Amino acid sequence: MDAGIRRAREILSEDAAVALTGSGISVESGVPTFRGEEGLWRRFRPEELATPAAFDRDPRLVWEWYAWRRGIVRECRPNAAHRALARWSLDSGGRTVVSQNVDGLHVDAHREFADEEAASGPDRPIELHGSLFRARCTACRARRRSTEPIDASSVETLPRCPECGALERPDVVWFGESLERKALDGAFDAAEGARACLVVGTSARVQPAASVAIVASRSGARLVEVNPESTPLTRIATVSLRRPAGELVPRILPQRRSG
Ligand code: BV8
Ligand code: ZN
Repeated sequence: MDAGIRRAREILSEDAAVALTGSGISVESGVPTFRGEEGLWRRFRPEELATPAAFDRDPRLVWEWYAWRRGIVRECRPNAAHRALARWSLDSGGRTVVSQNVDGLHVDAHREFADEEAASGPDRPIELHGSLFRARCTACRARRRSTEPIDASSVETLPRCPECGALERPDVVWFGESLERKALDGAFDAAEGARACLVVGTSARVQPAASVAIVASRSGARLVEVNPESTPLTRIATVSLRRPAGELVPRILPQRRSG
């Protein structure tokens, strides 16, 4: 393991680098993964909930699921892996954190080490699939930060747009929906220019997110994977470490920033 850690540290000292994270990085913060034993999907069928058709069919049920998840995540804090990644990416202008997660924990971690600008400016983490704590209007597409508890007891009590009064939806990307152009371009630009790519806590099944690591590898980046299980990316990783993120990520990221 130690030789793997040393090799990973050497690779991740590159200034031009991209990190791709999935729900596994938030497990040690208490956020359930999608496909694990206690995973979110186990209790609910994805095609029942995280799709536009599900929302059109039953917006109350979909909002009930997101309200439940928001309640769980609201109590969660960034763990040592989120914080080490924030310091690592803020230490060098050429490092980008790209996440599939909608829990907002990477942005929270960035806020701990930098001012609001860094948490929301060009160095902010890219949230490919949106955020549990934003809502978007289904009519005029107005977006807002939305952290209030949701009353999903009836369609009438669901969140309404403050601009036009139409029904709001969670501002996340559902299966079958395109990702935001700006987020996609930012992620793949970072991947194409990367000399190193760290992949943490993702089963690498969801596209196009998983391709961020593949494009980085094809562009010459050496890949470091941190995941207790192997994944489809393991075979292209230079180093694949079978340990939890919270324990390992702080040990493999060179840190210049104190905190
Ligand atoms: C699109 C937001 C098309 C919602 C999510 C190409 C090939 C194949 C399929 C497709 C393709 N193109 C499109 C598709 C279909 C689909 C897709 O990929 N399906 C999969 C399931 C096969 N993709 C889409 O629909 C995407 N849209 O491409 O649009 C299009 C094009 C043009 C015009 C119109 C349309 C949109 C996908 C986005 C879906 N939204 N989330 C919400 O959260 O409610 S995805 C969801 O899954 C989350 O974001 C999650 O992060 C993500 C991926 O899952 P993981 O993060 O990997 O989580 P998982 O549980 O699977 O794995 C956890 C891992 O952690 C495990 O490996 C485990 O071992 C590890 N772990 C556990 N503990 C730890 C740990 N690791 C480290 N430390 C620990 N302690
Ligand atoms: Zn509106």
